[in-house]
Amino acid sequence: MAELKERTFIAIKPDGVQRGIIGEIIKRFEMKGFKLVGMKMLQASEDLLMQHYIDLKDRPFFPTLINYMSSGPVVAMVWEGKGVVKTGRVMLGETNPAESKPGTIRGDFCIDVSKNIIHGSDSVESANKEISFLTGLPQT
Ligand code: DAT
Ligand code: MG
Repeated sequence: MAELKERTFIAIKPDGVQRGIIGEIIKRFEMKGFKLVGMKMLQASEDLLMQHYIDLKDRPFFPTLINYMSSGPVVAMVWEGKGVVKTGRVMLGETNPAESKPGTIRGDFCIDVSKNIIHGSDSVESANKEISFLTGLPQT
């Protein structure tokens, strides 16, 4: 039964919010059969974002990523259901929208890897860490 309670962290990035795609994204997860168990719109601080993306801190695009993610409010959500981490990633598409198939969120709504409108946890372990984003507090 524990697998039915699997949770993932999904965040609509600032351009997704600004472009008005929040409802469309929520609809896709709801129609798939997942359950929304937490949601918060927040302006993420640079500290919170640096912690969230700590694994990427040495990549050349890191400063641009932090700038972009703090350029406006994000919608942070927790979705629950069987296989939600993996299926959520499939629904998002590839990191680079150019490699994302039509029918995926990134495949349908964006063209640029540095503005790919949505975040989704890549493992149950990351999800458990990332869910603390909703509180606006850096992960421990
Ligand atoms: P994902 O968001 O698909 O899990 P990731 O964790 O590797 O991808 O990277 C986090 C974000 O960083 C990604 O959504 C967009 C940005 N990013 C990744 N690779 C990039 C690149 N080569 N150029 C610019 N931005 C990049
Ligand atoms: Mg990632």
